[in-house]
Amino acid sequence: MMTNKRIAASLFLLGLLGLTAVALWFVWPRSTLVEASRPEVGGWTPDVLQAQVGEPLKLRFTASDMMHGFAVGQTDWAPIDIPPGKPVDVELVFDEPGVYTFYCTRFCSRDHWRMRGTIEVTGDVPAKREPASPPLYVTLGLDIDAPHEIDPPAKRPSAARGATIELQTAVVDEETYKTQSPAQVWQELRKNSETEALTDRELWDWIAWSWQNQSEPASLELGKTLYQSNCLSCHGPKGAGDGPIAVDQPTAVPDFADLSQMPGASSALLHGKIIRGGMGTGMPNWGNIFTEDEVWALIDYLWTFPFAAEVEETQ
Ligand code: HEC
Ligand SMILES: [Cu+2]
Repeated sequence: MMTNKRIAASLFLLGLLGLTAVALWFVWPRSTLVEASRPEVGGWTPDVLQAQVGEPLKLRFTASDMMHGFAVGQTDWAPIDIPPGKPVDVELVFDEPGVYTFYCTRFCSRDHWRMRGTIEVTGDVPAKREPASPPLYVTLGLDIDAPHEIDPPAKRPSAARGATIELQTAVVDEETYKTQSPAQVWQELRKNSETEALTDRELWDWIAWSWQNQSEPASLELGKTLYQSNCLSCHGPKGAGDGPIAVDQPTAVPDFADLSQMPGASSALLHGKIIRGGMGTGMPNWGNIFTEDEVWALIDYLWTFPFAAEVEETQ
C-alpha cells in the first residue's frame, strides 16, 4: 500500500513534469502553418515569414487545391513538392540576414509566377553576400523598354558556318558580349578592313559563332532547365513567344528568333529585363529568384534562339 508521503511525492513529480511540458510548449519552436493555393485564390497564406539567423524556421505546408512547390530564391535548396491534402514539414536554417523571396515551383495557374512571398531573416551576423551593385543596364544607362529593332540579316546566321571563318584581330570578348548588341558589333566590324573579304552573311555567321562561343556548355544546360520551368509557359519551347499562357499577357510575347529584334538587343538589356521585369507588360521580374550566374545562364540560352548552330534554314 502507498503511504500518503509517497502519494504526495508522486503527485509532486507529476506536477513538475506537467509544468515542464507547459514550459516547453511555450519555448519550443513550433511550425508555422503555411497554406498554398493558386494565386487567384490567395497564393501563400501567410506570405510574409520571419526567421532568425542560425535558428531553424519550421514550416508546415498544406496545399488546399492542387500540387504546388516551395523554393527559396537565390539559395541552392532543392524545391519541395506540396501535394494536395498531405502536409509537408520543412525546416530551414539561414546563415545570413536579409529578405529572401520564396516562390511556387509547380505550374499551378495562369498567374502561377505571382505565387511568391518573403522571408525576413534578422540576426547580428554581417551579411556575406556582396552588397547589391547596380545592375549592368543601370551602369550603362540603357533604356531597356526602348525598341531595339534593326535592319535584319537576310538569312539566319549560322554559328556552325561562322566557326570556319578566320579573322586575325577581331574578337568578341566577354565585355563585348555583355554590353553590346550583335548588330552594333556587326556595324563596327563592317567598317573594319579586316572583314572586307567577308560577305555580309559571312560576317553575321562569324558574329553568331562568336556569341555562341561565349557560353559554356554547363551554363547552356542550366539555362535550358531554368527556361523550361520558368519561361516556356509564355515564351514557348523555341522562344517564339507562343507558350500556353502567352495569349493571356497584356503585351505580345516577343519572338527570340526574330532577326529584326533579338540581334538589336545587348545581353545587358536582356539581363535588365529579366531581373526587373516589364512595366505592366506581363513579363515577371526574376531578380530576387535567380542568382547572377543563373540569369547569365538564361541569357546564354536565349541567344541560341536567333543563332542556334543547328537551325534548319541555314542554306
Ligand atoms: C507570364 C508571361 C512571361 C513569363 C513567365 C516570362 N516572360 Fe519574358 N516577356 C513576357 C512578355 C509579355 C514580354 C514582352 C514585354 C516586355 O518586354 O516587357 C517579355 C519580354 C522578355 C524579354 C525582353 C525581350 C526583348 O527583346 O526586349 C526577355 C529577355 C525575357 N522576356 C526573358 C524571360 C525569361 C528569361 C523568362 C523566364 C525566367 C521569362 N521571360 C518569363 C512574358 C513573360
Ligand atoms: Cu503554385
